Amino acid sequence: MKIEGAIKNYTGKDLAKTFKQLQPSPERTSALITQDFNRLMSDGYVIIENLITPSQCAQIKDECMPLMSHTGRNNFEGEKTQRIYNVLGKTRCIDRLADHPRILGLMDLLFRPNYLLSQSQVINILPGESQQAFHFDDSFYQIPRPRPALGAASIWAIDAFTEENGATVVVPKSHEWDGQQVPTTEKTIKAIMPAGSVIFFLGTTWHSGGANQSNAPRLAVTHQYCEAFMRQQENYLLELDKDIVRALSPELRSLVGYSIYPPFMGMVNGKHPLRLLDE
Ligand SMILES: O=C(O)CCC(=O)C(=O)O
Repeated sequence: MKIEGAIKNYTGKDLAKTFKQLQPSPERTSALITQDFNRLMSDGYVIIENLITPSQCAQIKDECMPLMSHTGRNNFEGEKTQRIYNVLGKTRCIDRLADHPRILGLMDLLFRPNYLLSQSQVINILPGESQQAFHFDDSFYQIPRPRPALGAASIWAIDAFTEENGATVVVPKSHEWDGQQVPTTEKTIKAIMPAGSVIFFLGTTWHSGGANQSNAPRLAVTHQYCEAFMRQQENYLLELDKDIVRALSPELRSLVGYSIYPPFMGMVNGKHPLRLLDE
């Protein structure tokens, strides 16, 4: 059958027969999520405080600090900033932040019927780091603005984000900007929040890592997501071998790429990619 015809005639029934879609947990549909979503769409970001406990933050810090090495290769990565890449290939300690129901609930509202993880990083901004250049995360999808976001990002405060230590700097409502507008300092806010909190923003929202003028590092975890029909920044299918993928939650497996965008984007040999894990 020609692809064009297959799409036109697609009912979803053929896939449903052979593969069950993941059913979102009730925690992903609460009134709180609707409230967060309304704020996200109005301001371009939402801060949710105290979503994980101090002991979860301590555990993430203990596991991540030994994985940290050199500082950034340029101003954007930050010459006084350490980053861990391929985090899912190295530790399981930030998995529950990637598939946290309050975040996936927002993603369910933003990008139905499916979405992917685009990249994950641990970011440690050291004392003396200057402010990163302003940017928006889905800018590499070179489609003119204004436009709907094609991605979204969480930045989790593992250390409290303060006025001085490099709290993420965000430009409220900049998700609505056209391609001509650029940030100026007066229009920004700092995402000051207790450890265990998260800022979630659209891929079109202008932001930057803050300057760290304190005498202690600022540790954060970021997960970026994208529409399931866009290319992920991180190539999880090459980074993660099948045993690692088997160790992930069903939600994370789907997020890294063991899922499809209907009717068949992401297929392997004409079948759902999860079938590979049975082999
Ligand atoms: O660390 C932060 O607060 C933001 C970092 C960021 O936006 C980036 O590295 O692209």
